[in-house]
Amino acid sequence: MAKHDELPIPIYDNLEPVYGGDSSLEEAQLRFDTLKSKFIEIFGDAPQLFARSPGRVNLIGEHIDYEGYSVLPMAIRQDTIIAIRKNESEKVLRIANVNDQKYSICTYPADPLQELDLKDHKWGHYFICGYKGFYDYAKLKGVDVGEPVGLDVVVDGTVPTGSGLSSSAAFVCSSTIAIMAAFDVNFPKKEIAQVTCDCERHIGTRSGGMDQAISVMAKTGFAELIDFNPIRATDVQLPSGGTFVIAHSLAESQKAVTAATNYNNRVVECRLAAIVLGIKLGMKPTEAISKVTTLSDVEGLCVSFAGTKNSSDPVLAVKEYLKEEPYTAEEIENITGENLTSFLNINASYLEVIKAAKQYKLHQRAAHVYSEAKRVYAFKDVVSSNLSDEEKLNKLGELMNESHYSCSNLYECSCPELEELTKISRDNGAFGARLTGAGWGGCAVALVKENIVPQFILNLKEYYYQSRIDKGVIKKNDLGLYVFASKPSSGSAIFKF
Ligand code: NG1
Ligand code: MG
Repeated sequence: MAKHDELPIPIYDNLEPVYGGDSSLEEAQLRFDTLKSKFIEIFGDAPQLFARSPGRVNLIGEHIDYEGYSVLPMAIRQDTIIAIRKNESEKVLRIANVNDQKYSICTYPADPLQELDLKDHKWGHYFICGYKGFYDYAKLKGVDVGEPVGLDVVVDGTVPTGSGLSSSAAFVCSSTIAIMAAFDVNFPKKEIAQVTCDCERHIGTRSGGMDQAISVMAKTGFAELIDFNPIRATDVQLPSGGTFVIAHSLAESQKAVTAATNYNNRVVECRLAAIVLGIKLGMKPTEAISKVTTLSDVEGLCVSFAGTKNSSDPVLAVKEYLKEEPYTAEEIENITGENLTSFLNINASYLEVIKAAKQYKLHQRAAHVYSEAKRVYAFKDVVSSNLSDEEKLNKLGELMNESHYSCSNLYECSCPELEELTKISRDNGAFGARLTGAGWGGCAVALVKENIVPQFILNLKEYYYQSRIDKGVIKKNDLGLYVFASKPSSGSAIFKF
């Protein structure tokens, strides 16, 4: 039997398989009906089909997917649904949103080769990522999809944006899948996970593939261990008695806008750390520059070094060969013998990083990545161990806390609000709590004993949200959008009614 990540995206003729679990089927039906009416109102005809892809919460393994390391997320019930119809009469892509107050209609030419104007960021750009990805992939697979035609599209997303829950991947994946289905093609989930990961990079972030992988390949009731190169998903059954509570810090992280100083900056720092480590561990500078792209590429060398100290911990090499004080560009250039601008010329976003950066914290970033990569496997080992559920939950909580401290102190991707929220979570009985997603704002995730979840949420409300409600940051009635418990939801699906 094929593994579930080798199967094509499921096609359903009713909502039950996806929305029948603990989320309300009626609510989902209403959403689809509203989306369909909106589609008819704007485009004068019903959509051909719908595609759905969920957001996700990352349980552990932060900022390591782009370094080639496995991560462990689960899909949440919040998702993006896309209604689509081919429009042969005009070569235009019209992308509308049910929330037309916030997202006005975007139009683009029906041209898969168009470049996105990243200086003028528009919400519709994410659809174009999927659009370009679809054509690239069809070409790669030798599937003839004919001349580009117009597409009429309406989007309905419930994943809060800028929250670290991957609204972007939910949007890019549902777009790609909707277009594939509109052209009547369907590919194995793990291939779609790769395509969507590659194509979201058109937005300008040099992201790893975690979000798209889990959005496409998630299975109801399971978290997934996601491996890269090639992308694969392995089911992880979480211990019973524990629930993940997701809580928004209310600090919005605008990752696409701040990429040069936050997200892409860390990608570059990791790359530089890997190259410097490679050279210190015996590679020729030219060889390191041409061959090393991620910290996982030099892990073998680091582990060999650790072996000389009777250990297998790559962090020992980091401690030995990367100084704790930040490096200047000049110091790195002295080691590599080449200008940063010449060897990071691979893409424009790296050059933006160099322009903005004053110094590079190589020691801290590499120490985070290697230690976080280990915590992912420790997490998986605890889950499959013989410990009691209570002991498992305690250990998983500890690993989540350690992950948070590493993100906060070594990777510096937390913020005061996330510090406050995770502390309040721990003080109120969580086994552990951490920031989730890229950080710098967005959500925290806490592992909480199932039977205290309602009280836990009330406590968060009292100690974190009440003052913000009083200041008018959020409305009391909207609280459920910002703090909620989530069970592992299912991955992408196509609906044809
Ligand atoms: P968010 O910020 O949740 O979209 C981002 C990356 C992930 C991963 C995490 C950090 C994108 C699309 N996603 O997630 O690949 O690197 O940060 O672990 O940029
Ligand atoms: Mg994202």
